[in-house]
Amino acid sequence: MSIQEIFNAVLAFDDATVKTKTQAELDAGNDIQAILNDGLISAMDEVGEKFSSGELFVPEMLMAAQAMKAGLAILKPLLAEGSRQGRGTVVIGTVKGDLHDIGKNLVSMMIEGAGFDVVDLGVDVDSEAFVKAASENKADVIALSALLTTTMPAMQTTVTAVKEAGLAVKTIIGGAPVSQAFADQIGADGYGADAPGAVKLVKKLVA
Ligand code: B12
Repeated sequence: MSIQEIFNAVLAFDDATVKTKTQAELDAGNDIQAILNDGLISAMDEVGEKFSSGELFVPEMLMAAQAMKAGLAILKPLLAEGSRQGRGTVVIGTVKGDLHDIGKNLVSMMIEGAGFDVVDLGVDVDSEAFVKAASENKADVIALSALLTTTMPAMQTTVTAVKEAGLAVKTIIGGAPVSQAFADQIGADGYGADAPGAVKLVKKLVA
């Protein structure tokens, strides 16, 4: 029943309760994966559904992501390498010249919440840094964010650099000015309109 309380607390954007209930579940000897999957991740799935159906908006999604992160922070040290979900690794960043990171952070949190390992390179990331990080971390997906029309060409540069490096990694793009048509134009493997869309895309590409 308490795992349900973690789920409910994420949906209530109640960081403090998420923390105490997550700790209480651990202290009671409950399975970490069950707390993660049935409490935290399934709550974020629910938030994603509600966002897609227009019941929740970006501020609520950020608050839920924050609450989820509060629980995740408690579980993280205990998730030993071997017992990770191992769903795959995503390298994410905002492209060169662009400093907007609110949407990118949300996408990053949601992908992490869905059980993937995320390597977040931050903002103003050039194509070489994306290629290097993807190679070093054996990434499955590179996720690029841009909020400015002037930085959209940096997505093209990065997608091209990844292809030229010959890495077996998919590239996805998102951010207010980009579209599926732009993704097709630059040869990216996918476009997501929002954070739940990014999660769906990553799950599809890594499946
Ligand atoms: C906040 C903001 C800023 C903040 C950024 C703070 C920060 N830490 O991010 C500050 C003040 C720094 C800023 C600066 C600038 N900004 Co500004 N900014 C915004 C604003 C108001 C909100 C952006 C935001 O956070 N949205 C909320 C998040 C949650 O949404 P999101 O980013 O779109 O992300 C969602 C999706 O796009 C998607 N997504 C995002 N990334 C990815 C990645 C993948 C892989 C996937 C699948 C999905 C995905 O999922 C997210 C969650 O659902 C927008 C206006 C707007 N409505 O977009 C202008 C806006 C983007 N900014 C703009 C401009 C012009 C600038 C400046 C050039 C202003 C200036 N003259 O200095 C500078 C540029 C600085 C730089 N080099 O980057 C313009 C861009 C115009 C254009 N078409 O190019 C906008 C559109 C404002 C406007 N209407 O003119 N800005």
